[in-house]
Amino acid sequence: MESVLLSGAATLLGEARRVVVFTGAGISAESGVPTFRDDLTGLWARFDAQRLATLEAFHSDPDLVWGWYEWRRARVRRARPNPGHVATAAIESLVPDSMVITQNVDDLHERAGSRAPVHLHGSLFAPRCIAEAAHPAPFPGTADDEAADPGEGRRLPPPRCTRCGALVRPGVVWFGEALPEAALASAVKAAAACDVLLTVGTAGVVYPAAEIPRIAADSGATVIQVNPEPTPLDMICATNLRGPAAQILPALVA
Ligand code: BV8
Repeated sequence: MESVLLSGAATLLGEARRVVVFTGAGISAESGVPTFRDDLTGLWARFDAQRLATLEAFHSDPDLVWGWYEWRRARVRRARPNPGHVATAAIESLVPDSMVITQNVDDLHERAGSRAPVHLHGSLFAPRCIAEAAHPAPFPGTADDEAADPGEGRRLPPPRCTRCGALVRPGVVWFGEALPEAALASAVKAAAACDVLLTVGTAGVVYPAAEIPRIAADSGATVIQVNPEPTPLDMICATNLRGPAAQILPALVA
């Protein structure tokens, strides 16, 4: 990593009054949580996303889809936030008017100390009743129980809602489903008003979340990318810091 790029980015960050940190699966990669599209470890490489991350898939094979999410949830519970998550929380405390917007469904930002990250795609830890989006359906007994981990690719029947008996589904946003309105609205508002947007660990291909860095750039913000690989976001970034988040983000707040 060229130190001149890094120090330039750190200066920009230090002078910013309003900062958005926009994260994707890559920020959790060094915590051992598989990303979606990286060749060797990507979840999609071993599982067909369209087969599993859709309402249709859940209706056609609830045990397979629920098992996949429970396997992922158990992996996240065993993971630890990495220095990238910790540095993100440090940015929030350094810049009072800052916001973390994440596409991730893990809770590693929260566990690293981020106050209230905006989850555009929901959370592995917010199961809800399939019958009504409105009522959460915490299911007794398996929330923190290792036994919930069926093992990779294994089936597990979803529990039933304790209120109405319908199936419980993962509290994530599936392909073809709308993002939570309030979360998307606050993310768009923050992106349009920030001075600097850090986009960290995202391939920038899933919409409408991928619009967020573009909204910031179109509104005159400086967009800085942290990613070991080039992405379609490169062209809107003032700086592309090529490297892992757990190494680069701490250097930005040092
Ligand atoms: C919707 C939750 C409409 C579930 C997820 C064409 C144009 C526009 C839209 C579409 C289109 N075709 C289809 C669509 C719609 C679709 C979409 O965008 N599809 C894509 C594939 C083209 N979008 C939707 O369906 C959305 N809904 O449009 O609804 C609507 C409107 C109104 C009413 C009804 C309907 C919903 C999308 C949300 C899907 N759910 N997650 C789950 O988790 O199982 S998306 C999933 O992808 C995750 O949330 C993930 O975060 C997200 C984005 O992926 P990334 O985070 O970028 O992760 P990825 O693995 O791809 O990349 C990792 C990056 O990290 C890489 O660049 C890598 O280099 C880097 N990296 C690796 N290691 C490190 C690192 N970086 C830093 N440090 C490291 N160490």
